[in-house]
Amino acid sequence: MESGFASRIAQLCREIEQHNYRYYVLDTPSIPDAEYDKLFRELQTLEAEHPELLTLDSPTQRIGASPLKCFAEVAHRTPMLSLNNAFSFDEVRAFDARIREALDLKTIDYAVELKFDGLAINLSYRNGLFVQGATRGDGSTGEDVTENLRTVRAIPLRLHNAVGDDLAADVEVRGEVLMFTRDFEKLNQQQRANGEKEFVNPRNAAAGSLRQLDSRITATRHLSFYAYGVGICEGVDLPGRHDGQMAQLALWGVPVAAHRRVVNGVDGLLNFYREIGEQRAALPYAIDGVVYKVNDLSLQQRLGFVARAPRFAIAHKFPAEEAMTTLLGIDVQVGRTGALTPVARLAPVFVGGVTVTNATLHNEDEMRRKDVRIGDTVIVRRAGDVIPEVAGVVLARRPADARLFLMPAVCPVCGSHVTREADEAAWRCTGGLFCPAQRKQALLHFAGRRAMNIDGLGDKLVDQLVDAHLVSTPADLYKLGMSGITALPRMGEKSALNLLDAIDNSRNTTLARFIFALGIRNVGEATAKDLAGRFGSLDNLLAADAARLQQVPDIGPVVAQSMMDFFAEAHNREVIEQLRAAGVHWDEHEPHPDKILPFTGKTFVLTGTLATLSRQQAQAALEAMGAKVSGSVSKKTDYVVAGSESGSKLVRAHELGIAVLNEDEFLLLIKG
Ligand code: 9MJ
Repeated sequence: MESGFASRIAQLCREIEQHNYRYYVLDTPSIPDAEYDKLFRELQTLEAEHPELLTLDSPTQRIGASPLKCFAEVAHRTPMLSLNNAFSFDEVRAFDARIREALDLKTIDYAVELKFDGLAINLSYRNGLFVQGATRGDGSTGEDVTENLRTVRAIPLRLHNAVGDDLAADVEVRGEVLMFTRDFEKLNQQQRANGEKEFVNPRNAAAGSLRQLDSRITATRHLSFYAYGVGICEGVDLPGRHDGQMAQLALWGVPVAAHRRVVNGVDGLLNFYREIGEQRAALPYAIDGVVYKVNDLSLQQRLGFVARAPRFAIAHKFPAEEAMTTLLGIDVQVGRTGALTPVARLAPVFVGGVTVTNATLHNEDEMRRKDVRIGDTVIVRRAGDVIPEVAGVVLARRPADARLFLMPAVCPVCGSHVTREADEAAWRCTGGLFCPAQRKQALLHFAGRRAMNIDGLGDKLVDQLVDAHLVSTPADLYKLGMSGITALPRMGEKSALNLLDAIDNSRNTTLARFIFALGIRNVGEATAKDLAGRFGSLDNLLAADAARLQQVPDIGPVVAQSMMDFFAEAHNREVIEQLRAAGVHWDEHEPHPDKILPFTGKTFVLTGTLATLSRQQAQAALEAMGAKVSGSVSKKTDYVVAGSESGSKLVRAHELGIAVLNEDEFLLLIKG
């Protein structure tokens, strides 16, 4: 009977991996998701009942394994090379000339392919089985990220020959791990929804996902992979040309991108460059250029290497992501602190992988510096940065009727007058919370996850509440009732109840969150915590003068003045009193003495799970002793406290040589 289970398990593994290949590599799914799930569940059940039959290459092993403490080092058996770059046609011509001269040939055949903007990795297969995956690292030593790579559905767990048998060979496949644009956008949507930091581009997202110590996180990230080379290859003969090798990899089940061919001479190279340049924006993943490689491997060997790059290959890079379009008009947006930002309205243009219709002009000085006028043809840049900007003007295309734009003398939203301080780039609306734009932004900030954490109060709802005159200050939120909310368009009873619940829950908060939520200029989360710790109660804080405020470490004259201005405003004091009257409360404590505490000036980072303390308790203990607790490890970090399942922060700490404390050491430190 046992062998019946074994053969069913083997059959399921094969079948599921074939579906994975069709879905993740060929992009042509062959069965409905529900049927795939059924096969997958059957395999999971059989493996659970017969754990002795579980194999390393089972598709069930693609969901991640227990977290690692750190990545092991892997010495590459042959160096992983990088590529030299060419940025112009002339540099490509020089490359071709060098090669022709070195080989004494009239013309060269080149294999041309895409330059993926991801992370180079090496995959080791022994007798067809995927046994190890490593990052490029410095080219001779990388990190062992096998468990993470196992979760990448496009990476085959087994290589098979033409008749479907395991490949009896020792092969290293080299290529690039990347994230498709659509997966990157989905990931960032999730990060936004969870209040987590967004990734600036697919490359960073892929890097962050691949360098997770917990491969179960990598498994949720939808990474992909394309091969572009072979390292060690023993036990099987490979074709003697690069294009033949790539075709061979594809036959073994390794994903190789379709955009590749063999061309002759420099004209072939430049045509491929132009062609891919035109297709670039429509590709489902980011590329930063194309790669040219001498196709014949014996010629490659004759050419050899310079430093860590092959002489036989070059990457021809595309310029940063920029596009030209027409500037149709300029709007002025008003931010939470009243800053007026000129925003370009553009004829829609595809740049950096998305269609852009708005781009920031930053401020009046920037606009003047670039001499931007309405009607101009402008260059829009969306490189790495997520906010598109107007990078410059194509003066040669300026129409005769191009118009200068003048910043408004009054706030475009509320009509209050605007001012500009001598040392500031921004004009600001003086309307404060009278200005609906500032009011909306202030409410959003107040409700934010790190402030009062009112779940579900997003920008659409804030717009509706303010426009319907139901809410104008944060205190009004606590006066809302069912009838008011359900009268809003598209607002059901259930959503209204959820909102009221979330508002109700937010009443119970901390002094630090409350201070931060007020949205005082220059008072961020860390400052709010410092203030809460130092003053202990809101009344102590309200009573403080500028000199007293500046006794708090890290608070200088600018922050102190912002606070004095805020609290001097009768309206602000009134809102604070209304919030307290509405039942917003927190635990007050004795103010910390001004004397220097044991950890004053020290910055800690907490990572992983502590067995005896929650993250909040550990943080509170540290802050009570004067320490600052930061979310990320940098050169300024003094100590990293690492519990179990610590991830990238621990790695970073080791990289930077920062002192790492385990839980026992940490407890000694705070108790001692
Ligand atoms: C990328 N990044 O797409 C190579 N690469 O070849 C391609 N990188 C490479 N080839 C030898 N397509 C070293 C690196």
